[in-house]
Amino acid sequence: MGHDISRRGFIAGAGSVIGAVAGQHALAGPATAAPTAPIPDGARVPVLIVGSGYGGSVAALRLAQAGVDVHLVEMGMAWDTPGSDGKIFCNTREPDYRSYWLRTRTKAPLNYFLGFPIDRDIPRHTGVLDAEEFAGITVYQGRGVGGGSLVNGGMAVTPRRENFPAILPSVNAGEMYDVYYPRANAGLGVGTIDPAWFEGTDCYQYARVGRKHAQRSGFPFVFVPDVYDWDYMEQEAAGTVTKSALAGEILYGNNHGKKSLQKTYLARAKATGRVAVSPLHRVTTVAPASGGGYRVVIEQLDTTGAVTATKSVTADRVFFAAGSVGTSKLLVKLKATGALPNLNGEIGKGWGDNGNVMCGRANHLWDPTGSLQSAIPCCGIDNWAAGGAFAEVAPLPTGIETFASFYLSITNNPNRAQFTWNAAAGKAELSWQTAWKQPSIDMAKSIFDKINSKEGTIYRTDLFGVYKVWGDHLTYHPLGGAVLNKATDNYGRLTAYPGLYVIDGALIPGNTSVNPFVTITALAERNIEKIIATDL
Ligand code: FAE
Repeated sequence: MGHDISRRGFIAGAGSVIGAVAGQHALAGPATAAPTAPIPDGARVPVLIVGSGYGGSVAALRLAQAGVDVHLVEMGMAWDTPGSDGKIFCNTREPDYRSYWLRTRTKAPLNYFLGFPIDRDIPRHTGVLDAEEFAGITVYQGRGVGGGSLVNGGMAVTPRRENFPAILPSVNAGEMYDVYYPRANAGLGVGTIDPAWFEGTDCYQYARVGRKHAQRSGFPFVFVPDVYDWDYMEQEAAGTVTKSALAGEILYGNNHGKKSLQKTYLARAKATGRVAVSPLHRVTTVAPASGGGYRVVIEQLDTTGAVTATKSVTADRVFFAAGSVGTSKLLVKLKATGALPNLNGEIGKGWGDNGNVMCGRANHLWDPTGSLQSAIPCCGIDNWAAGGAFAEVAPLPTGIETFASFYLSITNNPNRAQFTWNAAAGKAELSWQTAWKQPSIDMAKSIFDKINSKEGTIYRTDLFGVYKVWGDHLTYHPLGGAVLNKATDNYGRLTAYPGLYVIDGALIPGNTSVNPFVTITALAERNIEKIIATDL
């Protein structure tokens, strides 16, 4: 598509490639899921883990290696069976029933293009991405065996060591950087892009433009490691393997190159023979059992989200690994409803959004960002020390030239929210307010106002609504709600209830200064090592 493109042609192109204009039909319906052998009603297990994201997968692997039988209970699907198109996951251009968790319409993070809404109707299904709406914020999360690793960008960033004391003040930084961050990076399969290939490939034109603009304004530009298989991506670009990152596969799952937890920690955990997994099973209650241990109530779901069975099992130990939101919601409910009344007063507190805010910039016509964009980000602009912002140069994989630069910034937003149980409504609520994003916007502007002024460019106003610059309504990085050394002891134990633990992003008090999953994984490695050594 040339630079002399008319606005009319541009819109038509966007409609067909984003595949999201009104009137288009999503794939008709799901294929029948493969049978699984889920946890039976009345079972007694040594360890039950609630949720199969980073925290849950680390706990499962290390406990199994220590000789403990583990049952992993996951509310989302197994994601191991292809649909009628031969693919397990759909891509961002053609979201279908597999895309969203129990919605009848997509809720794309970037939900407008050229000022037009791009969301579309889909069949209600237990899809892989949940856009969970609270009063002041939409929190995106992965649903399925592998948790957030199924939907995320795979950016695997270890925070700068000088920032660590502010991230987890009660944790020994020396141990983390000498032992647990390296262990996490190895377990996750983290790698970096070949710099020579980066310089020449079409699919990172957008990142090179991002680098040029950052450097011309004097900002440090950094390559960011990722769990994507970089050799596979090079083969995608060469046309020798099925395209995945280069076919817009990210937000609704990735069919090939990304090393999700299913390919790393969970594969190793299953190989021990000691780990059983129950997908489409949602934990609703945990309470002390009369004969010792804990009684766990679990709802089995079908793919429409309907409850098909309610089971009661007993576990000697329970690990909460349902993610920051899932674990916090469960714990505030269990405390308030009397199932676990002695949980301490810190439960639900200290929740943050990792300062996430999005924006786009409109480039000049001589700065195209490329019609082919790898869906996997590989670089960022580090202005944390000076301006409180780390901005990832993000793809906009529409399949057409947009002349847009798109960024997800992680900022040092000081606001923290709290989960509380609303007994009348029967649900957990979060006190976050949209206006609390203002510090994030100001910090992101420390980068992009300067770049715009240097380049003579402006912000895009057509990506998040009609004339709206900032994507300030969402987060991809929920953190906190059961903060380490406050709601739990310094290793995640819920001390009022021996045998109950938190081991996921809920432990981290709201911000990691970079993308969070390496820190979540490293902290889980640290805590489970201590728990195995002293509690089992
Ligand atoms: P998580 O991975 O969310 O796993 C929790 C699991 O528990 C989920 O599978 C739930 O379905 C399940 N669950 C919840 N409640 C229940 C229940 N009651 N019963 C049974 N199961 C339940 O938790 N981070 C990065 O570091 N780099 C990135 O590039 C990046 N990109 C992202 C892009 C997107 C679109 C999103 C949504 C997130 C991204 N993240 C990224 C964030 C990252 O995925 C997230 O911090 C981790 O997945 C959180 O890990 P947890 O173990 O805390």
